[in-house]
Amino acid sequence: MNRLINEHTLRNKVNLNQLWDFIIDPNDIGESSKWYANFPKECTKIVVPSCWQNEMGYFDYEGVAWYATKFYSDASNIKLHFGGVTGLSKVYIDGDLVGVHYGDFTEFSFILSNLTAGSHKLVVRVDNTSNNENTIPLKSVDWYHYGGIIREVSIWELGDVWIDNYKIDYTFVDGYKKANLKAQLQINSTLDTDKTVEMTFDIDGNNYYGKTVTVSNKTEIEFNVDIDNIKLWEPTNPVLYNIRLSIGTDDVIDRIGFREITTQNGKILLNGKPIEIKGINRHEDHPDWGSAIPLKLMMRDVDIIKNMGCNAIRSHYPPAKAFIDLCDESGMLYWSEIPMWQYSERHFTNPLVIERSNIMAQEMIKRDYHSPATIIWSVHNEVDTAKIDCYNFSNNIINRVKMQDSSRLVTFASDRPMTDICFELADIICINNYTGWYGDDLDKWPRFLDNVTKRLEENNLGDKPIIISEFGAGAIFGNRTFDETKWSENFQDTTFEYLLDLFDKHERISGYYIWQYCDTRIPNERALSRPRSYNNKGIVNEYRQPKQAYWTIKRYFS
Ligand code: ADA
Repeated sequence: MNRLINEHTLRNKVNLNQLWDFIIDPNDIGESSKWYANFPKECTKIVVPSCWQNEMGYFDYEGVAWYATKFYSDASNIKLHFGGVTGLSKVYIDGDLVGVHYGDFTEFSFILSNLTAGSHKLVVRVDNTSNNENTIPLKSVDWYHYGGIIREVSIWELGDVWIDNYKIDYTFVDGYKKANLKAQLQINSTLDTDKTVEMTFDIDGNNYYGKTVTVSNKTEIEFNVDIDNIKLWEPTNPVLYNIRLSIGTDDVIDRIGFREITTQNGKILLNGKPIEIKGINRHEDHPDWGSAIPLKLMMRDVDIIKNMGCNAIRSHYPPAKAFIDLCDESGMLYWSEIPMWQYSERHFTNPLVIERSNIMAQEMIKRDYHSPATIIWSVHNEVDTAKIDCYNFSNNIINRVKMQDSSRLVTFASDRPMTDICFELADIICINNYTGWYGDDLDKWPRFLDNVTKRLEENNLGDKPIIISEFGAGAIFGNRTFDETKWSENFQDTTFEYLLDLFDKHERISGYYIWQYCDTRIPNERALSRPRSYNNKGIVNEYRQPKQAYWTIKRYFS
């Protein structure tokens, strides 16, 4: 399910989440053989959405695969929407290429006009090949890079005038009691002439604005309305407002929440009040679904994380849109990131990396722009932030992010705080550190924190909040020992007992994200350093069974 809400009441939706024809293309002959027009008969069936690694025989397949299905529509204008397809996807309708998209975790869509009514053939070529030069993520990441149409596919039937894009912003007036809301709409039309239509804007069924407008293709409309008696979106009371914009015979439905996220004197403020982030890192991963997590499992993950006492979640990439909807509803703060994971100096001058990362950040922000739970955008993780090429790259992409969205905190996660030259570009200082696991003992943490805070002071960065964005230890589920041996649940347990207490008592730390929620599959290249070919730092295992640390953290938070 792409969203927890019905995004349109006036558009007919053709749901394409079903069995599709499927065939892998390991020798990449499909394009030259024109499979987009003549799909091979020797294909099998696959569920969309899903990861092909969950099909027998494809557990480790990386490369090109082809998908095909049919749909029927009477509409001459349609919007073909993909929630997420891994890698490079090429989309064909009735044998014609209608569009190309790159990026695993961001939604994309194509508008098709002047279609003839009837049955149509939809073919998608998916290439999840990754390398260590210009793909995002790189091949050498520490999570499994699944392949497929991993999120929902749907078709929205359009009339001759439709809302192509909309953006709702607001500013608070008189404290947080009132808000001035600004709506911006982009209207598209396939008409040759102007058309006069009614426009309305409703909040929770109450009409706030109405106007007769004249539209043609690429018409921009903007209006302001004042909202009184605002109920704020808060983690403990996540009030959401249902909004509806309509233009003629088209409409869009969404949800917004009124909240403000800022920083002041080294603290993160939500609606003017300091908050402590008690977060956890979550990969979308499960042995039976790969990264194509079904809604029930998303709910279970949010329930487990909330029940543990966390108030925030971080991921290395934008999660499924329904997961963001769940966080909006449950008051779970969200840190979304583009999967620029451990890039080196040479990558930051690679034109394709620059182009792809900018587009991915733009798509990440566009999709979740109205999510009140989403408070942080992150542009990379543990990249070479000690180098000037990274500084220039980070400066460029952070400026772009802030141009697109000035309402959220922008940052990155650094694993080299003593040599990092990019901290001044971030709103908050986020540090990944595994002292006590990869090296040294836990008792080296206080000195590490003192050195980092001293360096930040010396660089006039003492007013920026500090977040420990990753820390933790591995534990094989069920492995309990009398001694504190690594890979035992009790070693992991002790790690968190010590560090949560240290962070909570540290004046300069405004929060943290535990690494990590569940055990996750990793690429074979890392298997020797990762027992079971898994990253075993989960607080629960891959089947969401709690390790000892889950109970300790739950008790600690309560
Ligand atoms: C890094 C990285 C995580 C994970 C972690 C680990 O901090 O950001 O994705 O790989 O190390 O488990 O070592």
